[in-house]
Amino acid sequence: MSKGLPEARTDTAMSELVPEPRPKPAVPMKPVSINSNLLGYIGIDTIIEQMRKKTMKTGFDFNIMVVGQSGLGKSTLVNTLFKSQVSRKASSWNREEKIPKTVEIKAIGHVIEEGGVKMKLTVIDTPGFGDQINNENCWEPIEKYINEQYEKFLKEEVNIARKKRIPDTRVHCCLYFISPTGHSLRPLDLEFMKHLSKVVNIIPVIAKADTMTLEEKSEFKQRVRKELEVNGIEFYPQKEFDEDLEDKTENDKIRQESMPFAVVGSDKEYQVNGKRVLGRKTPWGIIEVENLHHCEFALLRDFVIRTHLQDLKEVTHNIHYETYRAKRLNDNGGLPPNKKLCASLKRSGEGFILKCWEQVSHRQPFLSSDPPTN
Ligand SMILES: Nc1nc2c(ncn2[C@@H]2O[C@H](COP(=O)(O)OP(=O)(O)OP(=O)(O)O)[C@@H](O)[C@H]2O)c(=O)[nH]1
Ligand SMILES: [Mg+2]
Repeated sequence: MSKGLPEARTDTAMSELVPEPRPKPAVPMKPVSINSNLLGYIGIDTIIEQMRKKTMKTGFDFNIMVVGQSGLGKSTLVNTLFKSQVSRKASSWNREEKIPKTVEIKAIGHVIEEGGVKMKLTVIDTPGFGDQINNENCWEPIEKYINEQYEKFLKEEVNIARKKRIPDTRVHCCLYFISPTGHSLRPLDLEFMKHLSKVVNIIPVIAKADTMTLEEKSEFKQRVRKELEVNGIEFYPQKEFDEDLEDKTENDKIRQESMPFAVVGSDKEYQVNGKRVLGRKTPWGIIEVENLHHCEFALLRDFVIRTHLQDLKEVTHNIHYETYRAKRLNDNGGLPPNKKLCASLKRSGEGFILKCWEQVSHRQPFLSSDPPTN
């Protein structure tokens, strides 16, 4: 060591000569959080404003489907949704006309604008089932429709010149109507939900809740929850997709108390205390559809639109659609569909499975022209 050199200088010189191997950290390095106050304002938080501006410009699609046995009030509820505070618009048919029996799957859409944000809300009305002599596989047309929307999206996605924004017709949420029998679920309900819950977010609702007393309603809700659990039917919000403790606490409350929402539908307006309200007129008074003391329609609407809309879209894209896509790729010799992998991908953005598949298959063209049959 030469005299007169400051100690620090000497150390540097030594280390240049004999590079010391760095000891490996015993645990993987965690990302270090740097308080931006130390560096001055960077502006990371403006991402929220940037995203808001983009969403305002482009708007977004949201698609709800109503499914259930004939005569349970599905079409009426579609009308209620559009006439209630969701869109404040008149629905497609005249209020004097009786709602006709639905005979084909029909999508009804409105663009709703609030605070500068545009939402294209589409409600898909389906014909009732269960009134045939043979109801075997009666979920098939519904499942086919749902898969067709995934297929449309997939085809757009893999186009070489794909659109910057793919129109989204995928069903984000399916309201399954349960008859207000007060007894148990019918085998047909269980079978239907078992099938559909694998391809779409199911939200069970008790139809025509005005036909039950408060005690009957509360008992029936409990019974339905129990039966769904015993039969292993996963409705939305699915336990396995809770992100964190906050999510779990909030969703547990919904799963254990609110589900299935007991709703009443109507497209008729009445004057109550000087205000026009949607309701059903009975000899003992008017049942107000949007009054929380009368039924849970407003709860359901707020759950679907105010608190869980984004999550419904994410679960649709990252779980149901990914499962469909992986299956399609697998049909062509790629990766096997893996629900757990999809779950872990829930919020990790798209494209991962496609990349894996490309590696496995050495970038063969992968989309055959025929969608899966089931
Ligand atoms: N009490 C009561 N009746 C209802 C309710 N919702 C609808 N209804 C009535 O039930 C009948 C059937 O309603 P729809 O909306 O046509 O039923 P749907 O489920 O669409 O029937 P399909 O098209 O045959 O599948 C109509 O007379 C409605 O007025 C409700 O919440 N309570
Ligand atoms: Mg109908």
